[in-house]
Amino acid sequence: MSRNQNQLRAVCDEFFIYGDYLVAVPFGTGHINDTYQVTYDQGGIRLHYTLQRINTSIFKKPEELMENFSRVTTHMLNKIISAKLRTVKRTIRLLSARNGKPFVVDAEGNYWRAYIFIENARTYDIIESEMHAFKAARTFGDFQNDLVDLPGARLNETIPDFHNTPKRLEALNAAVKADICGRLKDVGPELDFIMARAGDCSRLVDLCTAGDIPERITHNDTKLNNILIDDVSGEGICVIDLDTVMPGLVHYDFGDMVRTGTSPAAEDERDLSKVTMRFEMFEALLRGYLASADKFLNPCEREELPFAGKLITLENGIRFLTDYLQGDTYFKTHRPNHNLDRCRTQLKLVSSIEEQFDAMHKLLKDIGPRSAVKK
Ligand code: ADP
Ligand code: GN1
Ligand code: MG
Repeated sequence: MSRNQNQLRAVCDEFFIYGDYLVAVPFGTGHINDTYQVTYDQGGIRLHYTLQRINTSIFKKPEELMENFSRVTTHMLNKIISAKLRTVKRTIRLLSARNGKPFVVDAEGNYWRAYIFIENARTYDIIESEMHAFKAARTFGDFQNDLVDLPGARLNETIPDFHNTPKRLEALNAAVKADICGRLKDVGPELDFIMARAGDCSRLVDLCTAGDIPERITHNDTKLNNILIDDVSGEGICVIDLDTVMPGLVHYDFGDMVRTGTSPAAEDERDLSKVTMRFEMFEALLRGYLASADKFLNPCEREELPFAGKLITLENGIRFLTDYLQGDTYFKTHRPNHNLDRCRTQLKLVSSIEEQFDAMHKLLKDIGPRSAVKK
């Protein structure tokens, strides 16, 4: 639903923001929340804020989600303060609302939050250089590392079984069986491709159950456009989109970096000949991630990093196909067959990863433990 300026201004009025509201404009290319950049006039100076409506049909317990959000951002801020001037890193900073909470609930029951807009930085849907990939991956590794000592109880699971790939496959099978939109007839090759890889789906959850890889706090949505890259230095300065920060496996994060950082084509590209895993980008992501994460990864976690790229890409293919069959109710879509197009790019990327799998493992071996830092 699109909202007019009066509605958006009324929401903003519920937050402690000094100055006069000027305008709010839709912002970014995320598939889940409604995001706006809001401009205020503060005594002649224009300042920006980010305003977001949380998607509560996806995040069913927004107050638990915001509890995680506050704990994580406070912890990140404390890390930044204790590093004094030795870091360029930033964190999302939530604004307080007049109700004393970091969010507002409007008359229709929508949950809104606002934070300081980080200037002179931007997100990229497609990675432009190896250095960009290296720095972004290192920043996500630092993020995991920073959360190793998060105090307090286990974080809330904002979406249960979010990366439980066998359950994602079950959901696809249920959507196939129901075929509520009559779209099953269009997806034969995609289904065959996925079902031929059904055996891969439980690999990581099984290793976790066996105790070979530990649960950690992970971001779980490390799409490369969920990191703000500084315009001048090219450093990954701020990890954003913290709704899914919760207990998880490091592979969910590294896998999604491979999924979103290695292909030169958009996630919804229709010309599949453009979709491929660029090995040099994989190498940059692996080196960047290990530059930070080798401090804490165990050997089994490390060994499974190439597989993570394949699995999380397959998992997204499964999710896009499920949503297509169910009538496009989860991901925002902007054209007919959008989710099917997205599914196809994911499956093409899986094939490309499979073709290079041996080389990916060889690279991991060649890098050797704890020597990955590339200047
Ligand atoms: P979604 O869950 O829908 O992907 P995000 O939290 O990723 O929502 O926000 C959408 C977009 O808004 C981001 O890709 C980014 O471009 C922009 N954005 C979000 N937070 C900030 C911020 N604090 N400063 C600057 N831009 C931001
Ligand atoms: C969604 O919120 P956004 O656009 O960064 C989704 C991810 C998918 C991604 C696919 C909460 O991410 O899990 O991998 O789209 N987020 C949620 O592009 O489902
Ligand atoms: Mg996002």
